Amino acid sequence: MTAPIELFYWPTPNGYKITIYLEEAGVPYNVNYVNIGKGDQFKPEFLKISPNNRMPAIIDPEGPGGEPVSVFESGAILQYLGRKFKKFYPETERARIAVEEWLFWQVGGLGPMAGQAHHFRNYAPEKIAYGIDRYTNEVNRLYGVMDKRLGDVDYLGGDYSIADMASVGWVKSYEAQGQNLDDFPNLKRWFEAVTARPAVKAGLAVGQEEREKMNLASDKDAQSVLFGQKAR
Ligand SMILES: N[C@@H](CCC(=O)N[C@@H](CS)C(=O)NCC(=O)O)C(=O)O
Repeated sequence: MTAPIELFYWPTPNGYKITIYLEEAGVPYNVNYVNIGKGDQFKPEFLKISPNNRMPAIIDPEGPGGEPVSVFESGAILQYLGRKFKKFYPETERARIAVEEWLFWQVGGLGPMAGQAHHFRNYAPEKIAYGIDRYTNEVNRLYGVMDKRLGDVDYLGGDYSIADMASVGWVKSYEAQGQNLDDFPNLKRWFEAVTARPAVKAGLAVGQEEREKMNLASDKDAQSVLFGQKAR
């Protein structure tokens, strides 16, 4: 029997990627909450496995050679799990290239830009028009790129894969990013298809009761933990 994956998690778009994978692949896992509004990401034991003080991270007690391994960075975790469980990460080179293109596109583009759009639109103490416009427009451009791709294929990598799991949690909060899915019909079709999957619903539901305890827009303590971080 597979030993459960220890998942270090908070219910945010980067966290959802991993709960969605584990639910889709039917892999047992234990959730270890990393309350990022309270500063759990700076605890020394967490920094040992995730030196960038960001979740998600995992420990697989049965890593390579049967020895435990930890992995941080959501994209690296998805690739690791995809390789290990041989699901949602194709093995043929052409198919794998397509999945990796869209996985890295999300990790390096959609995620950071949507994160900045959220920040300037919803959390910045002053409404700075330049920042709001810059990131809202860039997310709009990226949604257009996805829409075009999804006019040619059903899923970002071709077949349903870790690339879709990486993006769906970000598209879920399209309104907070100033976007309208009706402007992107192929993306809307994809979003509805992906979020209708039972495992995606289950992955997105993990920790919602924890999330409801924190309203980042009004929680000044959480804001002071999360915003304005410098080297320690
Ligand atoms: N590139 C990282 C980004 C992870 C990330 O930004 N996680 C956020 C929550 S969505 C976090 O842990 N924030 C804690 C902090 O800002 O201190 C990944 O893809 O895993």
